[in-house]
Amino acid sequence: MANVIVVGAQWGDEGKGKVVDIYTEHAQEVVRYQGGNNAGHTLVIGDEKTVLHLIPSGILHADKRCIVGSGVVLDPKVFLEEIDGLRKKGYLKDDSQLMVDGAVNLIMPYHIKIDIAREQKSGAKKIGTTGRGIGPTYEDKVARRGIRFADLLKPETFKRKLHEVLPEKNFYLEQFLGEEPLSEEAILEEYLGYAERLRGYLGHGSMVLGKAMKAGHNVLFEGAQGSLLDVDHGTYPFVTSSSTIAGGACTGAGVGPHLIDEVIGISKAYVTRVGEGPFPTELHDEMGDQLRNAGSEFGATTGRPRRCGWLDIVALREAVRTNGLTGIALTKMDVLSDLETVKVCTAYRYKEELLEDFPQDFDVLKECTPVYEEIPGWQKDICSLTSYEELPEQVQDYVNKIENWAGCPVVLVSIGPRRDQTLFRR
Ligand code: 2SA
Ligand code: MG
Repeated sequence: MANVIVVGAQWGDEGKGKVVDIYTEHAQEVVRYQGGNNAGHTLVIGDEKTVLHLIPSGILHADKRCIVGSGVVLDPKVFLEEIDGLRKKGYLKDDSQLMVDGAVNLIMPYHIKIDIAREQKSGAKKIGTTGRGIGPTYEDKVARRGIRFADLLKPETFKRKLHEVLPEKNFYLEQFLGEEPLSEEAILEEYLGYAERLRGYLGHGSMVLGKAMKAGHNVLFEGAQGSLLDVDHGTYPFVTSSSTIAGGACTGAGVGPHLIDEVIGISKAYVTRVGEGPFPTELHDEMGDQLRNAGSEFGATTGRPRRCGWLDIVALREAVRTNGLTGIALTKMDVLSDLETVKVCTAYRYKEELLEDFPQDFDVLKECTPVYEEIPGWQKDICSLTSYEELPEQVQDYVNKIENWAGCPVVLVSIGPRRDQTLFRR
């Protein structure tokens, strides 16, 4: 195993935290390269559960170096809280284990305020964001008025940049959103207060990774959210504001694509989505409730109940292509264990047409209805099995069908949150 990107192959919450943790074993560096604290990666080690929003999952292993790449947006308050939480649990004993790229854009109080106020005001058109200021921060980054991690550590630069940008933000908050303006002094005091604690984490992520890879280290790139939430290739406008597909790892970490050896896409054995936007296989009946309850489908970041539906092969094929997946990790198979029959969507019906490819046109997608294949259920508890071969025949058939339909090998099947509840196929 060499340099691996792990991405969500659906709309997020596929169980990336656990799979990243498994692949971390072979890596010396673990990198987050996009998103921010809109992510929630749950890791269960022994009986202890840790949810990480911003810091790479590798932090739970003392011998792994963790890098927050330039493609990430960082809320310094949340970052410091996460550090404190980790230290309390006995992790991150050595600060040099964690590095933040100087080019990381900061989530500022006005970004959060704008995100929340816009959502409140947009009624039926709302995106269902996590309210963490993610979108407005990326807007400013691309508009070249962002304030970066390295700026925060130079008080004069930080002051100057804030002074330049805040009047425009306050104008927007007051005039367009009817919100109270923010005080420059209060932001300065708050953020410069964080600066001293953050200084030790500053680094040049791309440089460090380049040297590490040259020296033969293996790097794990930890994706957040999912491919269908990608700002270019997802279900726009119901997407997040970053490049969630595998290509985002190269831009967001600053490494060349030829250095990547494997791209693993995580897919649940069914589908969930939080927030608004099209979801062809969504179940609005008791079956949906059953999946939500059996799979504990509530957001790790916001606690929101997730929308649930059957596995969508049309959407999965889209993820196989946009990411160039070399393997699929199929998670939460155990959640389906009680069912008499399991359904899988293998095509969409749109008016008189049968579509096998995921439509790019939002107006088409929202009119698509799923065409299902029914698979016999197994109705056996599979949580404590220890090898893939022990899985009931029906599960193995289901897995074989998925990989044939998706056109990508399934490399592992996860049967519970714990690390040892993972059945490998190769
Ligand atoms: P945002 O806040 O601007 O990124 O929201 C835009 C859309 O992206 C969706 N989104 C997510 N969907 C699933 N999981 C996410 N992370 C958390 C988690 C979710 C939570 O990992 O558990 O706890 O609620 C995530 N982050 C963003 C979001 O729902 C919008 O549809
Ligand atoms: Mg999550």
